[in-house]
Amino acid sequence: TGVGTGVAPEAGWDVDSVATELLACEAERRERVKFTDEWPELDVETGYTIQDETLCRRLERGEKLVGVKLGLTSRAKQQRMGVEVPFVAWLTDAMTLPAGDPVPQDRLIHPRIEPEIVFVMRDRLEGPGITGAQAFAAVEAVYGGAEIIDSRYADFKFAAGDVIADNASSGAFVTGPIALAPTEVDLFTEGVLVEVDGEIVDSATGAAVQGHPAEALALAANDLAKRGLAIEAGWIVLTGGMTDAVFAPPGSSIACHFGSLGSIFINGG
Ligand code: OOG
Ligand code: MG
Repeated sequence: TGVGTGVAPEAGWDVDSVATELLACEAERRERVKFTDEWPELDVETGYTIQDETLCRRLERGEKLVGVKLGLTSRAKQQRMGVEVPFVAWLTDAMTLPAGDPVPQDRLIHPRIEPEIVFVMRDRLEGPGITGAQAFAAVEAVYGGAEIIDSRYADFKFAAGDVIADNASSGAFVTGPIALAPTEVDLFTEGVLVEVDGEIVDSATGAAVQGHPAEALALAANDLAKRGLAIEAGWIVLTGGMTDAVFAPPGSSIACHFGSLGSIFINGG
């Protein structure tokens, strides 16, 4: 049991067992305390190794990789979560939610919704050294989006290594009704209003996301390059929550109203 040895039994965590535990928590809708309480050495780099291991297992069970998401690219998100570093995680087809569907409560623990600017890529984007302008030039279409995040950690309490390992709290995402060419929309001023049960609770513009969402896209390409990876043509990229996320319990009704990218309505189910 480790009693008298000075070694907590929990100190046995490694990449493999953390990946197994995170996927089990997701499957069983079970939250847990963050691993860094027991394994302080779980840093950003180790977090990505675990994240990549969970992606392998998702692909082995038949999910398809469809793109990437960014996390904590706005001040609103960084301040709320208490983690200052932006990061990247994986999107699979199992995470796509058709517009009009309710929050899939039956497979989530404590879902929260956040508005995001979404890109669909025309060209492959391989870092390092990608600028925001280069990144934006590789985009095929811009959408409004809503991500339904669902941390496997109690109260969404985590350090950077924990949340990166947990695929950045991935749950589900909805893409909005309007696709615009990058030249057809000013993402600095493109606004969003977040409405919960008929009340506007938050707002932001695209500038909240790294100054411009294309900067977040560049950041993703440059970050993936550290692992020898690139953003592929056809991929979906969620550039990160523009505002703080709102809870989406059963019975709630949430809407994200974008300036020119349309509205997304999500029923709490
Ligand atoms: C981490 C995921 C962050 C975003 O858009 O910033 C994220 C979390 O807030 O639980 O998806
Ligand atoms: Mg997000």
